[in-house]
Amino acid sequence: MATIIPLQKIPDLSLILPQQSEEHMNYRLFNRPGSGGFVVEAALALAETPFELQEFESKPGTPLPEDFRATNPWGQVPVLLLPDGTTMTEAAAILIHLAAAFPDKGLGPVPGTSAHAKFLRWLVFASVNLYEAVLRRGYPFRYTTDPGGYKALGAAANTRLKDGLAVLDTAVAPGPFLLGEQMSLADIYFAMLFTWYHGQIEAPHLVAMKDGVKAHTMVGPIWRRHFGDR
Ligand SMILES: N[C@@H](CCC(=O)N[C@@H](CS)C(=O)NCC(=O)O)C(=O)O
Repeated sequence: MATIIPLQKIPDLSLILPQQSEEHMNYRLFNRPGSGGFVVEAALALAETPFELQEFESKPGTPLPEDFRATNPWGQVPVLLLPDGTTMTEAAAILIHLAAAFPDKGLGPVPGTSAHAKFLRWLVFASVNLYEAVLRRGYPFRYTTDPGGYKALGAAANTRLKDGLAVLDTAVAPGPFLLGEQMSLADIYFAMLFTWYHGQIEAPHLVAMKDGVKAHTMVGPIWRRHFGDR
């Protein structure tokens, strides 16, 4: 369903990066393999909607091309352009939007219900605490002006990520997914953050949840394209 256009093959990004007001037929997702757009790609696939996928092929921990800031002034992926040209950033916000935009696809609970409150709580918790810790670990030079502090800052960020995952593990219990038997977009997001953790952790509910995400017939192949066997 996705049309993949590798961005590094295009010398001048301004030739293909659309203006904010431009109208699009399909969703258009900007990402880098192994990055946060994985979960948006999975969500679009589950929504069974056509989309274009434009991928940067740079390494995690390195900034994206400067001219990409014309699309996202914060310079990060994922970016999702909606069919009417609206720009969305922030993976958790994109997931909440897609779940609401495709209510018949079972991507998340019905807004206003207690299940939806739980879905929102833990998506935002993961975004502000876990994803942000991954960034502190990967880009420590943005968080201290002391180059001698990068290693310690990265180590503390990894510990913070571990602590956040432990809290998330209790939220997912008894599982197998956050909301029980039915997988939602939140689980795919948590599985991605969990796989980004480096080190030992006792998190049996997250392990079971991640196994469920990887075993999903539609999400599994997308997972393997981004993360291999991890
Ligand atoms: N707050 C953003 C964070 C997105 C983010 O950190 N993306 C990383 C890739 S996983 C990125 O674009 N890194 C390049 C950079 O920060 O310069 C979100 O939740 O979507």
